[in-house]
Amino acid sequence: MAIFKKILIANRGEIAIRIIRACKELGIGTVAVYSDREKESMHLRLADESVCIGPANIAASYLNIPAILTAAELTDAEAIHPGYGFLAENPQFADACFKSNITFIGPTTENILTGGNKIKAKQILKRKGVPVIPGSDGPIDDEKEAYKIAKKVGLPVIIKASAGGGGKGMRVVHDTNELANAISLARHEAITYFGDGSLYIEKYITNVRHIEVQIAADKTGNIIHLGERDCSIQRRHQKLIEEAPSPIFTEKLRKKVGEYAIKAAKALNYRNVGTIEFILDRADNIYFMEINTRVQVEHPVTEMVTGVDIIKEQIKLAAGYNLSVKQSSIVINGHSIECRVNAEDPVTFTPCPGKILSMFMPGGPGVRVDTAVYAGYTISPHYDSMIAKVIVHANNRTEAIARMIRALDEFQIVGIKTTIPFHKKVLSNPSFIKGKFDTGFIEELYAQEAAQGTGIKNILIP
Ligand code: MV4
Repeated sequence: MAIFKKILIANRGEIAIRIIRACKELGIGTVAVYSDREKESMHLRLADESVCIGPANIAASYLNIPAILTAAELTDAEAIHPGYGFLAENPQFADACFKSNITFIGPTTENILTGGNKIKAKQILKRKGVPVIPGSDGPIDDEKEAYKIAKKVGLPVIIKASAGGGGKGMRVVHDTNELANAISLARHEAITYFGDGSLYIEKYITNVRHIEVQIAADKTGNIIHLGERDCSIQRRHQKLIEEAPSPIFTEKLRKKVGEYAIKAAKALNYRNVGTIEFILDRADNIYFMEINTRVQVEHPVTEMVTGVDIIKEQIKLAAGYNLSVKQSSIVINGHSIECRVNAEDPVTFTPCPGKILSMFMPGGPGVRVDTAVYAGYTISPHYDSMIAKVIVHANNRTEAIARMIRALDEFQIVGIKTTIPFHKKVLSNPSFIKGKFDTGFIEELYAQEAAQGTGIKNILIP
C-alpha cells in the first residue's frame, strides 16, 4: 500500500493550510481550490497547484460538487480532503468521490448518513449499551405521543430535528401547553432547513457540559480514542474556547467515556477519524448526543496533549494504513487550550470583515497559531469570521491559562475588530479559572454584567 501522490483540498482558510502542512510532511502533492475573488488567499500560495472553482458565492464554488470533482480530475488528484464545514458531512459528495474513483478523506458514506440521522444513531447506540437521554425511541408523530413521553420523563423536554445538530432545529418546552406549538414550529423549521421533518423528544438536561471524544478507526476495525475535549465555553452554539483534558475529568471518568466512544464507533462500523459528542450533567452522568463525521476546528488541543497528528493519521487511514498508535500508548500530557479569534465585535459578536493593516502573531514556548491571514489581507464577508486559532500547551491548566493570556497580549491586529478582548476577560474570570462552568456560562456572564450595569463595553475595550 502506498500513500497518495496528490490530494485536493476542498476548503479554504486555516484548515486548508493545516491539511497542506500535513501533506507536505507526508511527501504528498497538494491542489488548492479557490473562488475568483480569492487570489490573495494564503492557501493558494502554500499549495503546489491551484484551481479556480467559481465565484465567491459558496454555493457556486466550495459547495459546487461537479466543479470540485473536475478540478481533482484535471490535476490527477487521487484523494480529496474536505476539511470541516462545506462538503465535509455531505453524503452525496462522499458518494460522488467514490463514483469518480477519488478517495474521500473521511468516514464511509454510510457513517455520514448515520451521523446525519440523529434518531437512527441514538437507536443504534442505545441498543449497544451507550447511555442516551430518556425520551422517544424513534420519531414522534403527533403531540399526543409527545405528551405521553413528557409525562413519563418529566418536564422540561426538548424537541429536536433528526436531521439537525449543532443546536439547529431544537426547542425546549417547559409546559405541556407549549408542546403542540413547539412541535409545529420545530417541524416547519426542520422541513425548511433540512428537508426532513422527523422530530424526536428528550428530557431536557440543564447545566450541562459539552464533552467530546476524538476517535480514530482503521479498516481492520481497530479503534482508539484520544481522550476528551471540553467545549462548554460557547455562545449560541458557536464554540469559543476549547480545552483538553476537561478540567473536571478524573482518570476513571475518562476511561468510562472513552469506552463509550469506542463502543459507539464499533456499533456504527466507523472508519477514519471522528468525534463522539456527549453531555455531562451535574451528577457526572454522561449521555451520547451526536457523532461528528469530520475533523473538527478544535482538533489541535487533542494533538497537543497526545502528540498524535490527527490530520496525518486521517490521511494515512484513508490511504488504507492501519492505526499508527495503540490505545495503550496514548497518554494525556499536560493541558491545552484553544481560543477562536473571530473578526467580530468582542461585545456584540457582530462580524467585522475588512482589511488587516498590520499584525504581529504570538509565539514562544508552547504557543501555536493556526491561521490563514496576514498583514494586508482583506477578510471577506462571504466566509465565516474565524480568522485564527491560538492554541497553547503547558504542564497544567494554570500554566496553560497564563500562557494563553500572555499569547493574546502579544497578538496585535490593526484594522479590524477581533474577539481577543473577550477571550482575555473569560481567561481571568474566577469561575473559569476554577473550571466551574457549563454551556450557559457566557450568556450568564453577559446577563450578570448587564444587571450590574457595569457595561461590559467598558471592561472589554482596553
Ligand atoms: C440537549 C441539551 C439538554 N438536554 N439535549 C445543543 C446542540 C446539540 N449538540 C445538542 N444540544 C443540547 N442538547 C437534552 N436532552 C442541551 C444542549 C445544549 C448544548 C449542548 C452542547 C453544547 C452546548 C449546548 C448549549 C445549549 C444546549
